[in-house]
Amino acid sequence: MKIPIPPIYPITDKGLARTATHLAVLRELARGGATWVQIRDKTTPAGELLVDLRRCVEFAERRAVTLIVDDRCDLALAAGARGVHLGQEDLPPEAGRLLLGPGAVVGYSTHTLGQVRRSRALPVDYIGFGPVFPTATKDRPAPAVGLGRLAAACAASTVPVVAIGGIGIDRVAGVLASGAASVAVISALMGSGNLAREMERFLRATGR
Ligand code: 3NM
Repeated sequence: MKIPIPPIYPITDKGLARTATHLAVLRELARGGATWVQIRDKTTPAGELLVDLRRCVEFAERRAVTLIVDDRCDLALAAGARGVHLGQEDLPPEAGRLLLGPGAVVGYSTHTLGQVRRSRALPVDYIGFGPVFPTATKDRPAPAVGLGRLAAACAASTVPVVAIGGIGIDRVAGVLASGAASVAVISALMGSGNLAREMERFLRATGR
């Protein structure tokens, strides 16, 4: 069964949001209507991040939010998150699945049509594809793919495609019209100054 990903899939960034915790970001996103949230953090020490993640999981369970952890299977497991999102240079999806089990959500980043095709043999619930547009949020991003290649990726994938990279509110409708199931957003939400209100605006822009 295809996993029901909502049309907007926010990803947290404490630095851009100017908050001390992911929990503070998560609360605002949920207030704005987010039902899936990915916690992404490449710098906070693991012990400190685990404390934050456990609080996030507790909040997410109360509010029926699906909480996914970027990259870190160990922290996802220790915190009891619903799943993990893996990049091309993280643990391979088979290992993530083995660690987290059949009931977990495993997402996987792809950047080329070759990677999309190869992902069909992997135990993943959705793939990310991008960056669709140029982005300043990720270190060393792959070249931007554009809407044409996004449409080809959506046609080639057997699991839902989450479009990512440089997607602001004005681009949401075009991205979804290309066949993406969902839009992952970092800077356009985190840098907005009012997370809950901007999340609501993004959801309205999907027309769903
Ligand atoms: N992954 P923004 S692009 C985390 O192409 C990430 O897989 C990408 O941030 C990929 O919405 C990206 O601020 C950054 O552009 C997305």
